[in-house]
Amino acid sequence: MTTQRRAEISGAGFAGLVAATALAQRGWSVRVHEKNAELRTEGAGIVLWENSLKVIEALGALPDLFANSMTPPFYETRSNNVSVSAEPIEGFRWRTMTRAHLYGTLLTAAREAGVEVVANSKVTAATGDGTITFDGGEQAQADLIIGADGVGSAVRDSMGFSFSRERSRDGITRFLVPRRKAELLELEPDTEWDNVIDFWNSEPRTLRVLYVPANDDELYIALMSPAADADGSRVPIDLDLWTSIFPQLAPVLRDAANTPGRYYGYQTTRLDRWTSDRVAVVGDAAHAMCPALAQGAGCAMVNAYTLAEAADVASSAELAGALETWERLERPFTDRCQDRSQRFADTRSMALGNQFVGENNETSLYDITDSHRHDLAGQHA
Ligand code: FAD
Ligand code: 5PR
Repeated sequence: MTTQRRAEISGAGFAGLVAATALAQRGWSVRVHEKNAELRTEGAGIVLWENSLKVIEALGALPDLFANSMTPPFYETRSNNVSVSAEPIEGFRWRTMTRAHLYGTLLTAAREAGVEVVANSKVTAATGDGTITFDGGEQAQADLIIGADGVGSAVRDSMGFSFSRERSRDGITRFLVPRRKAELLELEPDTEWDNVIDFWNSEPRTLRVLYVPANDDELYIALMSPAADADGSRVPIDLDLWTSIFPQLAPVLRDAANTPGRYYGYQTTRLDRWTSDRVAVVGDAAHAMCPALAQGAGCAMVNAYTLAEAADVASSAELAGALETWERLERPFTDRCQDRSQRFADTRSMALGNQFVGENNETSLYDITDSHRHDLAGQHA
């Protein structure tokens, strides 16, 4: 018998929970530390594509996820209220849901796998030999330390992984509101209100409402405006402004006006390295990206899963090398997704519609169950 290996993970977000579950299911003893007192997620709704659905499937949690999520019939795009495309998304699965539902699904899977999730446990540092340090000064030792602690990662910063940060001119405020399908149908009877509808407006100013049904009862809406537009990015939202541009959305905009929210500026971070010795960073800690392709959490979960697999198949002596190999093989796909997402955010060219074509689908089609997936590295770029 070999002794059980141990992982300490900073951050109980989507990346931390996936890495923890995948390791625990392979026999590791795993603790996840969450600095917040409550285990929950910020934000409203989320879109997941085939790449991350395969991860959730591999963890055995897909039935739970599908129990309260949906696949809208079309992904529609409108520019200045003219429909420019309605894409059926063929060839791969996609799913919309609330963030709370995704979070609950992953937390249940983690606990069922025997992961210990510790709330109110703030990590301050990690070192390459496998030492993790907590806010109170206590320390613990592990074979593997994962920094899944988001865009402000303490593990990343304490390890001295340097990075660049690019902020985009746009940002978004996200809400979860009741569907109000009957009221919306009354205002616009010809619209399929089960679709995702990306409403772009460019004249007289850039304002956008991304309309995403999350299940039968809940609607995720994201209101985008340039950070420089004080009224457009105000929270609570300027109801008169938004309803003047999007009158057909008045019933759900009224709810949004009564819901607390926060304006998030888009940003992209690029690190010089993701790993050193027994430490690896993953998710927003390693590769925060613009949400344009809706793949931030998708890449976080894919990389968390492949990190766990790579660590598990390596012996303790080989671990550092295995983590380096993991970064070398997996990172190019994430880098390209970040670049595309930033380009879309910078050009706002999603307003042109017809976006689910060619290289834009590379990330969604990335298949963690395909052992030959790296052979294609670079060919899509
Ligand atoms: P986080 O979700 O940030 O989790 C990190 C966790 O670590 C948090 O719980 C935090 O409290 C904890 N933590 C931080 N510091 C410490 C510490 N020192 N000690 C202990 N714990 C700590 N992605 C998609 O795939 N689809 C979408 O549709 C989508 N839409 C988006 C829309 C917007 C507007 C934005 C901003 C992002 C969107 N994303 C989307 C991206 C997605 O939200 C992130 O990429 C994802 O949440 C990253 O997960 P994570 O686990 O790496 O980090
Ligand atoms: N897609 C999704 C999303 O939430 C956002 C974007 C695209 C699902 C922003 O919230 O383009 O910014 C985007």
